[in-house]
Amino acid sequence: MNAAVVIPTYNERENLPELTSEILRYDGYRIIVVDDDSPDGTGAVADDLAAKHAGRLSVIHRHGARGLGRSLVAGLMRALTEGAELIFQMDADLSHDPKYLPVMAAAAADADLVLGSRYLRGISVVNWPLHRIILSTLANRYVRAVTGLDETDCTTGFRCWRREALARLPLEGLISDGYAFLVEQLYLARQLGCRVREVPIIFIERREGASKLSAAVLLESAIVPWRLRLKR
Ligand SMILES: Nc1nc2c(ncn2[C@@H]2O[C@H](COP(=O)(O)OP(=O)(O)OP(=O)(O)O)[C@@H](O)[C@H]2O)c(=O)[nH]1
Ligand SMILES: [Mg+2]
Repeated sequence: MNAAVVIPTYNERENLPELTSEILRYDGYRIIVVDDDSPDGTGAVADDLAAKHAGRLSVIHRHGARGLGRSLVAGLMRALTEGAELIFQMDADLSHDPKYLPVMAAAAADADLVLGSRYLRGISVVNWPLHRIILSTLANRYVRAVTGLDETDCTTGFRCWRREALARLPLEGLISDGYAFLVEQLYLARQLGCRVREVPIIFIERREGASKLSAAVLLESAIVPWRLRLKR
């Protein structure tokens, strides 16, 4: 197994040590943290972890305007450069359980992109208030209706790529930066003919730290599906 797990972070100092130690229990997995100059000092926490797990955990420190999309691009490109065969992306807030890493890796045996899906078997989210469930479910319906995608969870941040598929994506050219980035990434993958598979996950809402969901990010998520559709 030659896998890299890309983890974008913004103010996740309480979550990162636990998450990374759980991931590193699996042989053949290494971690690339992409920190956006978090005010809470996540970058320094990540550097300490990199020193402790030399060779298995590295950190990209970004400065200037922050963004989930740009951070993922930086981490995914580093993973490709380092020669990883399977490349994961997951959230830092313990919402994505590392126990699914081997499950998703196995599913990637006959898929180019594996999605860890919250909606494959009903709704598998724990500790979300009703309004979050409604928002996320409606967002997924909206994305599917506008773009024509047919995956049940088009906005999941838990993904596993086969190297060859990821290398074909024009990562630098993606237009969106918030959660819409995830939709655009999936859309491009489908356009390129990637075989996409979903595996069910149980998503657990963060216990520590704060959400970064903002009005600007929501607005972008509403517009990007239309831009993708009109570009087609
Ligand atoms: N590098 C970087 N990471 C980010 C940025 N915004 C969010 N993230 C990370 O992206 C992941 C998902 O963000 P969350 O804030 O958990 O978003 P969410 O899961 O929709 O919201 P919650 O309900 O709070 O969990 C987390 O690991 C964040 O730390 C950013 O601007 N830059
Ligand atoms: Mg989260």
